Amino acid sequence: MKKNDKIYIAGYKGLVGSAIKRKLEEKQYSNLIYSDVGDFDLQRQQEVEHFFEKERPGCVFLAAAKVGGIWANKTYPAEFIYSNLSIQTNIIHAAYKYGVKKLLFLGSSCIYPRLAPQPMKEEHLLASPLEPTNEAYAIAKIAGLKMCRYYNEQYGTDFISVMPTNLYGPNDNYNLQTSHVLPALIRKFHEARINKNSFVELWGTGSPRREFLYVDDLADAVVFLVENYGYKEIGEIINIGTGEDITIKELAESIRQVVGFEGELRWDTSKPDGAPRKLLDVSRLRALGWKHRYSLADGIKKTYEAYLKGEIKK
Ligand code: GFB
Repeated sequence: MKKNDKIYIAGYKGLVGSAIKRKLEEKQYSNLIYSDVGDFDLQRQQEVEHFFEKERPGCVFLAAAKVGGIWANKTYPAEFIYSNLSIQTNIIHAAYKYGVKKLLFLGSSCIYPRLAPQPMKEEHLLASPLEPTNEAYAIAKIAGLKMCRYYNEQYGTDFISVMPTNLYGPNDNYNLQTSHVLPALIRKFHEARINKNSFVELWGTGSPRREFLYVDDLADAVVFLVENYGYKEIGEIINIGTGEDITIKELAESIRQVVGFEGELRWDTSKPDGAPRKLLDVSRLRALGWKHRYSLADGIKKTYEAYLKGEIKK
């Protein structure tokens, strides 16, 4: 990837796409093009192919996706499978058809089996059944990473697939029904403190373990990989995470302290826990020379600052 290559970021307003855009700008990539929901319909093949034919990007970061937390995934499986399959299929195929030199596809740690050995290695893919609460999303992401692999094998493309752990940071979704746990807890604790509520209600038992990566670290990792490696070195997939996890109860305690809420935590056990643990084995990424920079404590502080500055107005 050269500094003046035309680079297309699909989904540039979202958590991941906006972080990749910040990183590429910081590194002085000068020819960036973007699209997001509303610019044109990524679910429509004709519109995507028209865009590629006109723009002819040399490199693509495929960060456009329908994403959400445990409740959204469980409640809208048809939307999750349809949107993700159509968006990624259209973009990957158009990238092949219009000669894109390098494409980066973003998967998720939920592609791994529900009871995969921990920490989860790349070779655990498809070894046993998936977690039911996000099976639709996981199946779409598995189809995407396989599509990249098969295009590389049959057509000689250079499409790489990364599997990030649970991400958080600026430009996240703070809708309490559809968001992931970390932004949901920031909002719940913040509003409880402002409204002087005596308790906050959280979902599940609090015992599941999760690994969290600050999204600027994810952006740094993907740009590092695209700049230095291709499919031949990376293979089918590579994990991106910190290699450290905590319980949801411990996460809640850290966020409670940063936000300054002093009341009680109540657990609504009628809500699902999801996978008992999702910790990535990041030894392959470490061996390539990359490690995260932000601690969870620093990342939560930065995310809360961003929330206070702008997210509340949305
Ligand atoms: O982040 P989250 O929604 O998704 O939930 P997953 C993580 C854990 O936090 C679950 C608990 O055990 C939730 O029950 N939790 C506690 C809460 N309070 C809350 C709350 O107020 N809101 C939310 N959302 N959770 C997602 C997948 O799984 O992970 C996606 O559904 C994606 O497909 C993503 O892969 C990375 O970590 O369980």
